[in-house]
Amino acid sequence: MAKLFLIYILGIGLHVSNHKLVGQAIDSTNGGPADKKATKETIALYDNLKKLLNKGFMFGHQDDLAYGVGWKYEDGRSDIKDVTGDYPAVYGWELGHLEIDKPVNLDSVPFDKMQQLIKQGYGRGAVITISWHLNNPLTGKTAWNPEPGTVACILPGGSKHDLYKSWLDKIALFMTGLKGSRGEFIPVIFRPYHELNGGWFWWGGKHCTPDEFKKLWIFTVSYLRDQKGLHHLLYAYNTDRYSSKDEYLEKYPGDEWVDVIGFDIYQRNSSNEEFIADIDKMLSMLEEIAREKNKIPALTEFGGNMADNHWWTDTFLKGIGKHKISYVLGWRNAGGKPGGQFEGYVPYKGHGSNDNFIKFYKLENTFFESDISNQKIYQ
Ligand code: BMA
Repeated sequence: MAKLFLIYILGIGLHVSNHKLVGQAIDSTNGGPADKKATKETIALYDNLKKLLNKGFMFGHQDDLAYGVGWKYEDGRSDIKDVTGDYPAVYGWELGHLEIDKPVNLDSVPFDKMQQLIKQGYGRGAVITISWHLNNPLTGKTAWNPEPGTVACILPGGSKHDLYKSWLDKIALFMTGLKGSRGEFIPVIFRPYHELNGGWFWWGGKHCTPDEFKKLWIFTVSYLRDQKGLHHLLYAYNTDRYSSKDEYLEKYPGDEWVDVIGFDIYQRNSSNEEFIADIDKMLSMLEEIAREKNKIPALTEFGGNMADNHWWTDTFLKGIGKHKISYVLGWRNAGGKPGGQFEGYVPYKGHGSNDNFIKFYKLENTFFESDISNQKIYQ
């Protein structure tokens, strides 16, 4: 018992030993995850995400348990819970700056706190997804520094390849620190290199060739999976807005390297009607691709029109309503920022759209944490 306890304690810290992890070769229906040695909880998650597609979609929120509008790190608090009494079904987290050994991520969330909050959400039966706005490894600047040649330089043989591997080692260490109460690894939908068709990140748009991007993706997955022995990750390939299936698939690395396919969309200046039409069109294409490739479709990030108090049912739902989609992830409620801007994408205490959001919450096909806990998606 004492020995088991010690192993558990060693396992929950951020600085767990980085030994190779042994996966369990269990096959599953639908082809199963891209990782053929995925742990049984990861396979269960994958299968259940597919099954749930027929019933509705899960609602997710970035950084939900860390902070919201007007508060930070209050135990058990969540803007979604403040409004609905229930937590989101999907929790998004972000690892940017882990690669440069900062104790907090680029949005000031401490990594050790993040691990605890991930365990909390998973412990209640919810889904975890993690993005990574990693700095530019060539220039040392941010993810938004699209220096030509960056992707090429981190590929095998490139001048920054070893540096990139050392960054992946840190990602692997963080991931191995994620364990549930029985010592099992917490399955994570890992979503690196998102918005890959946009021009703002160093890995995006024309800053690398499709071939370079595919090589980067394949190297990253095989390094984490085969070298580091991580078998509790599902991988999400994700673009920004897109206008054709060809555009969506231009940098797709192949079915054996991807589990979830998604895109990010922000309404910004478009009208509600335009947004409904856009999201409807993109989801139709995504669904087709998901069907052809046997993948899980998701709206991996979104931001709507928070000034419209009926947006949730009258716009968002109209755009996604008839589609089969696994989950939608509202981006972070950062609230007021030092520069005076406000950032928030889901309702919070006192917000004008709360009544409408509660209507949305009560619909049969919108899943929040209590719905998902009942489904026991890790079994
Ligand atoms: C952006 C904004 C930024 C944030 C970044 C990474 O969309 O929310 O404030 O730093 O994502 O999370």
